Amino acid sequence: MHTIDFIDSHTGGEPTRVVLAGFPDLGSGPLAERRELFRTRYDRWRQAIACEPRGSDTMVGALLLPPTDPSACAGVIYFNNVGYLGMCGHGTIGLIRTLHYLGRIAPGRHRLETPVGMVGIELHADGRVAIDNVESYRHAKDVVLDVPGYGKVTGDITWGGNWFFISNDSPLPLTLANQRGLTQYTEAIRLALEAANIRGDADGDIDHIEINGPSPEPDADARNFVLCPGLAYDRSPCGTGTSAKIACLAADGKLAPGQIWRQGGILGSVFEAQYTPGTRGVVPRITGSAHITAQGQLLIDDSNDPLAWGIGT
Ligand code: PYC
Repeated sequence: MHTIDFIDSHTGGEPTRVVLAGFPDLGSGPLAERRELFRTRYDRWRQAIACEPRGSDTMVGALLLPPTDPSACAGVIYFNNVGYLGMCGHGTIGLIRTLHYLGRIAPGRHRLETPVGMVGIELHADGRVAIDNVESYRHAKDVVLDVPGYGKVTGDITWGGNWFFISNDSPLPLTLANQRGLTQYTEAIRLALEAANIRGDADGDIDHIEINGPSPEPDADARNFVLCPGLAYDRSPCGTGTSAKIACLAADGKLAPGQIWRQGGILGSVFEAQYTPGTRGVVPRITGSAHITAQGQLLIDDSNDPLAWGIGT
């Protein structure tokens, strides 16, 4: 029997499962290398933790690790029902809330090591978490796709710690009631990108699709719907997606440095975003809050449970 200690939280409705103990040793190399080891040797652990019956399509796992850089409070590898993420905004807010809940960090400034670089953190006394994300930039503007069943769709290809296709074109209003239709639409966009072999820098897989539209709530500047790599939609406004969005707004001269952008998600939860100019794009600061929902131990009984390692796709 394997046992894994975890804490669950949600950030604007999107779950994060922080893995505290019980995971195989990945050594002490750079996080990108440890992520590769995780992927190649221990992928069934990802499935056991993130997928059904212990997890779900929406679950993002956060494997807590010692950092290589002692100035960081922790290292982390994010994963989900189908694979691995570079960075994860809602997951970082959940992880920092969890470290605070455990008494491991106090309000103030911290650093967090991820496979795509170091991110800055400010934990506010009221529990809100601000992330100074990795530099985000637009790679291509006004890319026109022919999306079967939907026609021409125009959008930008942008890095925010993951690769995004961001469009304002939507066949449906961005409401929770339309989530099935929006999921089908964004999945069709993803397939059209693949069919046209459109990729990000360094052959990056554009595995997040973000649709933006007007916000029905007066407290947000826009609302989004974000399709995640495993075809679940992000319940939160998506931290890396919001970073990618403000990189586009900045490139279009529509958002000034330091100006606040309030990004709503499909449930109406809001992340506050702003940026400082970077060398290639912008350095986004994303602020939000998370809530602890569970603490416990996952049990993997591979001596007699045929689904001990989870239900993968
Ligand atoms: O908040 O960056 C994010 C995120 C990525 C995938 C799900 N959430």
